Amino acid sequence: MSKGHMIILGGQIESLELTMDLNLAATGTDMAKRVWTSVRRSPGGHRIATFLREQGYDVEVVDFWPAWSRIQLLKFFHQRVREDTLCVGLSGMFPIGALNSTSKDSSATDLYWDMIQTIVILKERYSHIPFIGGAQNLSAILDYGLDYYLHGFGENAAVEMLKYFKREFNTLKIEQKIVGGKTIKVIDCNKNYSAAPMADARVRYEDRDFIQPQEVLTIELARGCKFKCKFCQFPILGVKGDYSRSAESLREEMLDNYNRWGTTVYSVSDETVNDSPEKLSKCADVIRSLPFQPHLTGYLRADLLVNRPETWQDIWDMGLRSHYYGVESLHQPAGKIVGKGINVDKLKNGLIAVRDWFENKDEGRGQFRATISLILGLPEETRETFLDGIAWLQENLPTHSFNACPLYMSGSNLKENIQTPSVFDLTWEEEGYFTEMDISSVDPDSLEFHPNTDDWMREQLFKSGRFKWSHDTMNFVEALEVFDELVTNENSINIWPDVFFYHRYLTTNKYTIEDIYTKPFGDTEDTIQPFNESDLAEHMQFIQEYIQKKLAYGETA
Ligand code: B12
Ligand code: SF4
Repeated sequence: MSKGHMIILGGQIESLELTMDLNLAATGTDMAKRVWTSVRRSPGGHRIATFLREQGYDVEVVDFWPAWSRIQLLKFFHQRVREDTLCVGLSGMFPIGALNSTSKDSSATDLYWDMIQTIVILKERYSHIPFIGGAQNLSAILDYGLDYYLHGFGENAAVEMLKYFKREFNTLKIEQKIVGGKTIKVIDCNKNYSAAPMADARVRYEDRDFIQPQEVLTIELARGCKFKCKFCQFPILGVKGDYSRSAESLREEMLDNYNRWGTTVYSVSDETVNDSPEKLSKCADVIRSLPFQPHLTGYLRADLLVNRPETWQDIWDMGLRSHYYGVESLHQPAGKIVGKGINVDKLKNGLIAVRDWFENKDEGRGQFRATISLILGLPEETRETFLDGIAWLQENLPTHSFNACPLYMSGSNLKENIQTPSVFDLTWEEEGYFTEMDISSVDPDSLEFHPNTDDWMREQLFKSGRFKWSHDTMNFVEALEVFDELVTNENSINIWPDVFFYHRYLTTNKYTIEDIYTKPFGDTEDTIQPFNESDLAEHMQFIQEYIQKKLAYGETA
């Protein structure tokens, strides 16, 4: 007998964002305008469900919910809602407002309104059940009309919330907030119900999740980051001591997932996987003891990697062979301003040494991929310094993939709307790094963007709420102009998949992880075809099969 029942809707929307994929505009396919439901499972939804089950509740996760038709969802709710259903949860990760973009085709806007309307309909039909949203940042769930909004790591708050619904003694602190003109009920999980660190951050999937062996699942090795880069908006920074999870919990999760579903590929959700050599060594010990070799993707700080070659063996052994480096800039003064001031020559030589070490087949290694991301427009950066940096990367690390995005920051008008402002957001005015540009002085006819990207660039400039910054060496318009040049240049085409998007190639069994390590993009047998319309159709088929199994399960259960 459970303490009560809950349904959690999870699902992320994906697209080929210019910011995430430099080759998009160059290839100029219709895919650039598409948005779709990701085949990735909901990391927050499954984590909360696992935790609540451990407290005695019966919680079922519905993955890929935006791809369910309304009839399918209503059928599911009809099957599953019970007398003891305490609430419906909605797990968010990224704001969905971006779907309402003029640079996407009309199906994006349709999907946006469909998602909002589906929640309205479910809420009407089940008006006696409260709907709660949870996400790291409120902006990911604000567009939905929900009864309660939880932000931050939510395990402990969720337990209090369920006790509150059961009218049991609880410590729930509900704040009324006015956001975007409406008053909402907010629970600040990080402030009032801290769930970091979380020694047992294990996710337990259930039979009714129908996990397939080839799926890329998310795994947490720690919560919080030791550093405090100035532009970073993550709420748990500057942590001291050991914030990693316990070895036993990690071992159980990986072993269980392998034995039950055959899982071997993971994406690590840590802010910085290599922040501590002790954590790496602990994880490597666990993983060396497993009866299989997992493959992990994660964010690593390149400067730490370069400065600590003694950690490389652990990183290799734990299967962390796909690295995402937020290098931000290869111009020393710019890197220094955001807290990444490693000597640039040392960094460049180090990145080459790391690649050579991981790719060394003679010494028994050879599986390695890396993606480098840069920010365009940091103070001190000029058009020339930025393009020099890109040219160096392309010439010296040709088997890495790259992405860049113009510097996005919050202006004084937006500051009060961010729950977790970065140091930059809070101090740029006082420190005098930036001034605000008067955008009305920009003549739209004077702008010459590439036809493939014109919509997108103008949207950033004139329609989005982006702060139009300016500093001594660049302004927002100039950053967009350089960005436009870059993304429409044939030389910017990424030859290898971005390390955080393996699910696009693996989930429908089109490719294997070995293919990812060995095959560049192309259109022949020994290459990987860039994600296209027919892949998208197969992804939707994968989701439909899941939905059918979910509904059939309800009929037999
Ligand atoms: C991994 C990751 C990515 C990956 C995701 C895909 C992948 N392949 O894994 C990639 C690289 C694609 C990515 C991209 C971006 N990301 Co990102 N990313 C993350 C990261 C590091 C981990 C997410 C994760 O899996 N967490 C693990 C799970 C367990 O945590 P969780 O989902 O947050 O769940 C907890 C709570 O949210 C809450 N909760 C969640 N669901 C529910 C449900 C209920 C009912 C309840 C009660 C609670 C609850 O409790 C959970 C357990 O504690 C987070 C930061 C972080 N550490 O969370 C940023 C983060 C999600 N990303 C962020 C951003 C800004 C971006 C980009 C816009 C960056 C950029 N400039 O390009 C893009 C956007 C892409 C897009 N599609 O729009 C922001 C989102 C802020 C926001 N919502 O506005 C975050 C929060 C980091 C930050 N604070 O700056 N990202
Ligand atoms: S940018 Fe990365 S390393 Fe820097 S504070 Fe944020 S999470 Fe930590």
